[in-house]
Amino acid sequence: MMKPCLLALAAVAATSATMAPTGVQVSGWARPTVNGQSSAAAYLVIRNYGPGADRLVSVSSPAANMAGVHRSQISGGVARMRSAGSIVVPAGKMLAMAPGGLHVMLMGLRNPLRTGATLPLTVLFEHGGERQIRLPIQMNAPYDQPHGH
Ligand SMILES: [Cu+2]
Repeated sequence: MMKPCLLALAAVAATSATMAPTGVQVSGWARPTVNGQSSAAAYLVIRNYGPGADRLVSVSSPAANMAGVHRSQISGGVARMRSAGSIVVPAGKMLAMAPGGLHVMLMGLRNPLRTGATLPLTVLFEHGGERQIRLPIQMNAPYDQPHGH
């Protein structure tokens, strides 16, 4: 009975060893929508394990008509958001989007985003190429938010 377990563990260890991160790695999460809401925000965490800087070129999702990266700012006590422009992640650095700052804006959602489901997202990097990911849909970040200083 013990042998199959040990073999399974060995296989898992070998798999993770061969999957040492290189280039850009993307994870993140998306906020659920309430009834009638046709747009939503998602937050990416981009880690760059590559030798050079990489740039986020575009985001898109089969779940939404349009997607783009926005930056929220408070000016004159009013929260506004605008297109974030070029997002560059330097070599060896991490960029964590967070509520109140950088976010992926999904517009024209085809279906509501329900807590517990996942949101498919296609992320294109200048050097790292295209990544297809699925973000968990939940109210709060699944990790401790890094605090901006
Ligand atoms: Cu936005």
